[in-house]
Amino acid sequence: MTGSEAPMDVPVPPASLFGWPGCQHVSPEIGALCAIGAPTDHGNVISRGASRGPAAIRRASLQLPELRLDGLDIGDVDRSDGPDPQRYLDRIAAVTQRIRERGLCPLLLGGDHSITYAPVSTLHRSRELCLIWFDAHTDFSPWSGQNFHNHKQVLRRISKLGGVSRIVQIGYRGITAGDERSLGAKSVVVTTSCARELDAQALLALVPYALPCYISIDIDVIDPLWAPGTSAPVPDGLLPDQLKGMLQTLVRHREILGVDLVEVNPVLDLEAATSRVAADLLHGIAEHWVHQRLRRSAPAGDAAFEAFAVAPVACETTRHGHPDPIQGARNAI
Ligand SMILES: [Mn+2]
Repeated sequence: MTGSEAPMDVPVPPASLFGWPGCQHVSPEIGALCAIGAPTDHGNVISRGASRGPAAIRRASLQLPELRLDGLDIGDVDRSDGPDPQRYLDRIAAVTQRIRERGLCPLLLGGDHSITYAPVSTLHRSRELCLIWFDAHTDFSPWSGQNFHNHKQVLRRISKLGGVSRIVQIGYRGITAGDERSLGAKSVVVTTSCARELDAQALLALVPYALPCYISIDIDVIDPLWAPGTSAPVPDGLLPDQLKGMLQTLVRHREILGVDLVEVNPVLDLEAATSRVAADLLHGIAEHWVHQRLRRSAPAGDAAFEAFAVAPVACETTRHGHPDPIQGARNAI
């Protein structure tokens, strides 16, 4: 037992993300965020505990200021029919599909990173999309055919999906054994050192305006000093505020199809610090979600939303003399 986490054999009172209601009590506004837990460990057989992430994030979220806009929390994807990973991913995909059909935006709480295959596997069928992958690792390891749904190779598998037109990986450290550095022609890798220098315009230049986005956040993109409760921590990560700023930029200026936050492992956490960081990142997204709602009602071609649609002229250094992040990203792959 660590920190303020409850002992694992004691039931914890249920909590919902930010105290949001479930769907049985309200008619949600079109475009609202809809949280769903995916408490899995099946993609990480070495260090279990991420299955306790959804509950820990929900508890931590209740300590944050109330949000002006409500979302929903419809609970966890049912696991009662056994441990088969493929069946569970199929169920997550089906729930994601139903959430989208109701005009809501899925917000998945992991769980290990293998769950991300499920929402993207259904979202890519209806629209081409850009996948934004915040992670200390590339998750592009080859697989042997066994344990196919492994969190270390999930991005490689997702990259094969036809509707995934662009992959922007942000936060790779470049110091992890076994991580593939080349993610293919439609991908770009922005290392953490380059990501620290990305301003809003440089970030948006990596993400085509015409493509809706799916955002996947592995909590290990954050420095382990701030987020120690994760199974594969890597030193020298982003500060929580740096990531929060990037997420808010994306929510304000790009269409978001779905979000997940994965790999929070309460068993390894310290005073629930990691759950609190995770909840605060989601709070930052929810705080700016009004921009997604406005986007739905804005006329096509609204100048306010296209302000960042044009990529800036590439330069070799930023005005502060730091290496150009996009060039840095090319160097990393
Ligand atoms: Mn990772």
